[in-house]
Amino acid sequence: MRRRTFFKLGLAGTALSFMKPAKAGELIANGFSGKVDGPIVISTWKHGMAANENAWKVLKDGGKAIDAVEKGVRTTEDDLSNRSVGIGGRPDRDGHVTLDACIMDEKSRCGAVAYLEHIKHPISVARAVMDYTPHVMLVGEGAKQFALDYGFPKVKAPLKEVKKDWKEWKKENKEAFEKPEINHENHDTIGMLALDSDGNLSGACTTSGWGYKLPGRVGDSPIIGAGLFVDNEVGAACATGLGEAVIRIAGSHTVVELMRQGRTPEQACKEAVDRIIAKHDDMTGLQVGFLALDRNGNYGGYSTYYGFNYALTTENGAQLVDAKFDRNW
Ligand code: SD4
Repeated sequence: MRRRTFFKLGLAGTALSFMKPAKAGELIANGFSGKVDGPIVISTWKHGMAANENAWKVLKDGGKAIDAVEKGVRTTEDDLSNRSVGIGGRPDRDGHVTLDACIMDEKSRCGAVAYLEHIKHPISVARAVMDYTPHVMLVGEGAKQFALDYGFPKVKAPLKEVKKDWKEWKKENKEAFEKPEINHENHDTIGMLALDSDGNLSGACTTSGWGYKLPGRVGDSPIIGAGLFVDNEVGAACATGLGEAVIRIAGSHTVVELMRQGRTPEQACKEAVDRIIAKHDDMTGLQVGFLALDRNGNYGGYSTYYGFNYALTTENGAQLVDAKFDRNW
């Protein structure tokens, strides 16, 4: 599906999936951001709706944010029709599906995996790195071996239909073997942030990354401070889009630090987007979206280009929210 088509469908979906606003007046007044009391979970893109639903099952019973975000994004990893999260994701240039993920809790404990192959739930491996090792990040073969040792089953990838697409892409993109292009259709990473009823924040991020990337490429999603950052004293942020641009400004950390300095979540996301724009001479097709949630339940998002949306779930219901953006395509 082409990017524009996707965005159109995404917008149509917005109207349909709008159930009960968190606080009706507030959302309409603020347009794209707001504040809720009590637990809240937000996550990137439309697939965040299903992911939030599972995260909410944990939050609504007084469960911990860290368990909610892990459970939530596993939903997207489970969805084999998703081409940029989990084992159903697009492979790298050479046909390997390599997965990136990270997780962070209210105590600033964190875990990450990158370039992980043949494991269905990278987010849970990242959690195991956090819970059971003195390290923060494991990559490649080491990460896979760790996962197998901890009982995660080995699964096959790429899927048959993904392999077929890759073979076609290979035929049509011989030049990509010299210089890979940005895959404009690949924007489905899930980043999720949650605030639980104890007032604690956590976040998770998981992706198969840039479709047909160079072998060995790792994006922002498993990098604490880039794809995700949580500071329980302030707030949490996550990113989606072109990871290289996010890494250049330590994106999610930047958003949290801006909130520390008093910006609202939406203002902080916008300022991080402005910084990306200032540092790129060529913004063609460079989509990045940030999502932020502060410790008081204020939330917001902002993207470089039109089309970024996020799922919001509170005790008042669930909805898909269109983020503000800097420019149209
Ligand atoms: C990456 N940030 O690997 C990820 C891709 C993504 O929406 O978020 N797409 O660069």
